[in-house]
Amino acid sequence: MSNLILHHYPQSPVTEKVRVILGMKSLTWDSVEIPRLPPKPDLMPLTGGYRRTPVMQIGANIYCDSLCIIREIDRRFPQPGHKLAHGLEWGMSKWTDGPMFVNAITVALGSAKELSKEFAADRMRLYFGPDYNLGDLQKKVQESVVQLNVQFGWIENQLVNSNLFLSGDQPGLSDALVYHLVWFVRGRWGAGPEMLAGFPNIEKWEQTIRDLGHGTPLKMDSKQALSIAKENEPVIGEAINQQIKWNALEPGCRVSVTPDGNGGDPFVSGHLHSITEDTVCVLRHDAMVGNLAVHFPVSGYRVCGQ
Ligand SMILES: N[C@@H](CCC(=O)N[C@@H](CS)C(=O)NCC(=O)O)C(=O)O
Repeated sequence: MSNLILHHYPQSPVTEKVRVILGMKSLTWDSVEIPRLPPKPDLMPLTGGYRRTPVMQIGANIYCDSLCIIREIDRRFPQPGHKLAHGLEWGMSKWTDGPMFVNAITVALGSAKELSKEFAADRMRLYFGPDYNLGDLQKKVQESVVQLNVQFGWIENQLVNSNLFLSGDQPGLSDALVYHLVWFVRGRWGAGPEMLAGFPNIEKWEQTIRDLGHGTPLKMDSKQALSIAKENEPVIGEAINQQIKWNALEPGCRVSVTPDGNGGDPFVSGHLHSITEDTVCVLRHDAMVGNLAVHFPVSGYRVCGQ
């Protein structure tokens, strides 16, 4: 057992982003497999309603969203002399996790031969909004293929000029941000390998990232993760709103947090503990597992007073 638990499922591309970071840092971690569709009965007590994948748990501290997770992993396990991400790499996620992700998901889901109705309906709503259907998506496949090809071209050219990794001679956040989409396109779109074969630098770099592995995952049962949350109290810093000038919420007030978008994501409610420049922390109590601190990124999330 380690003290870092990742709630995820193997097919999740966003989790692949985190798994390669765990590999870059050679970490040992506990792996709890969660369902691909709600309900997620052993995850909801921990997050209070956040249903996306992945979620990281350390005792009674719960980290939602891959970027919040990666930031915390880097904070807890820094490598001497090497920072995973410098300023603009966080901004790069707005491209890879935004338009590029949408292109990749359009191509993969829109050309999938067999998609269960339930899965397709859930993902359409989550990524494209309540009025979207599979037919709409299929019409966008060709256009997205072209867009994806252009973006792979940018990455290919970046790799010509960089030293082994996307931002230099050490692996970092930008590699994980791009790699998870290359992994997804290769594995989930029939013509993915053919498209990627047109980018030799990407293929060489992809192998280097793949070789870094995922660290050492140890299987954990979801019930054990719940017991761990119950046995622990949240470990949290100062109750503060560092952004009070721009966002007037007082620590202690009741808030709800949800991803900013039209995916119909549920709200997570609790008492605001802190807002730093990049993370918001909400305290909540669950009848089954007790007190929890749930962390979200500030960017891309709506925090509202209740
Ligand atoms: N912004 C989130 C996005 C997470 C996300 O959309 N993950 C997908 C899986 S790859 C998901 O949640 N799908 C629905 C589900 O697992 O219930 C993050 O970076 O973690």
